Amino acid sequence: MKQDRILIIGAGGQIGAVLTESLRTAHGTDNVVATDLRDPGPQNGPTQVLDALDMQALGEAVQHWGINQIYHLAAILSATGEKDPMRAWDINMRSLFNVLEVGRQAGLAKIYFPSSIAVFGREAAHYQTPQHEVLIPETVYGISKVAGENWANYYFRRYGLDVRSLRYPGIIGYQSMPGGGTTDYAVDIYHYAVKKQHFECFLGPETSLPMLYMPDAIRATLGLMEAPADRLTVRTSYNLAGMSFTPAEIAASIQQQAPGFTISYKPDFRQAIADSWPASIDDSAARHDWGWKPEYDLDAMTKDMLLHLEQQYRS
Ligand code: NAD
Ligand code: AKB
Repeated sequence: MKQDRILIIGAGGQIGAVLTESLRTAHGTDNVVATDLRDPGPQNGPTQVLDALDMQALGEAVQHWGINQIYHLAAILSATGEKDPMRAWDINMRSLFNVLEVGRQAGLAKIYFPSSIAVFGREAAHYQTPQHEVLIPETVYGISKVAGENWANYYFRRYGLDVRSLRYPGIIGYQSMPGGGTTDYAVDIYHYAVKKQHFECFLGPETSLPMLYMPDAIRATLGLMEAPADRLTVRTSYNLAGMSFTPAEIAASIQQQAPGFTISYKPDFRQAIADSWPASIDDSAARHDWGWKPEYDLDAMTKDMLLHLEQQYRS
């Protein structure tokens, strides 16, 4: 069987940094090329500075490295996107088109493109939001993900390009910092707790959002990408769920293990974005089609986050 050769775009980001390591473990260090706009610095495996908006450079990289799969993670996230909507639309859409076109022209075996719970808006069911639901997002980020999902589906149906996608909830991990999302508070809060600092939350105490711990997010991504193509019934993007909690609930979970931790609330423009998103997600299609099942709940995640961050801040 031919060895997979993988190109990751956005490898220096919150998810990319962790996914690169996992893909290198699964496929071999030299078979995973980590690319980003920013120089990723010294790494175990091959790297390249690459702008996903440059289609020619992307095509050349695919040829040069003998690539047969792309994981396209580069995007402008929800909160940053609202500061300059046209820029966010341009980056998110043009980079995706480049990946899809290069993928089609080069005959790539598989492409991964993450979507988000940001595809949903207030018209969608707020609790246990179903897989096939009305999609009227209120952020440019969400609009770009809805459009991206439909283009992924189009390239699959029209050209047979095997594009796969997950609607990630907010992703929480200790290995990397998030970059401009509405769910970022749920990473920041652990850093404040470990540094024994007071945390001021930019969302109100009762704002429930779907979230997922990084090891589960990575397992889901690899699980989807390894699933037999004929098992997949969703070619836009699969709903994915792990846990749901409010800022008050994550603070209480931290306080169980770090009793002195304090929090206050000062909602900003991100509150309106969070209010437009679901509180929980129905991911039964992912569970049925390719056996998805999360492992971490809130308290298990808190224990693991605090443990690893304490080690990081000590060293
Ligand atoms: P991030 O912002 O941390 O990382 C994105 C990376 O893309 C950055 O390293 C950035 O330098 C790079 N990038 C930006 N423009 C680029 C370009 N033109 N060419 C090459 N690289 C470029 O994002 P993340 O949190 O790691 O998210 C990765 C993907 O997952 C995104 O598509 C995002 O929409 C999706 N997602 C993330 C979350 C989450 O909670 N982190 C949730 C839902 C969906
Ligand atoms: C964001 O908050 O923008 C992301 C996401 C849920 O897509 N974390």
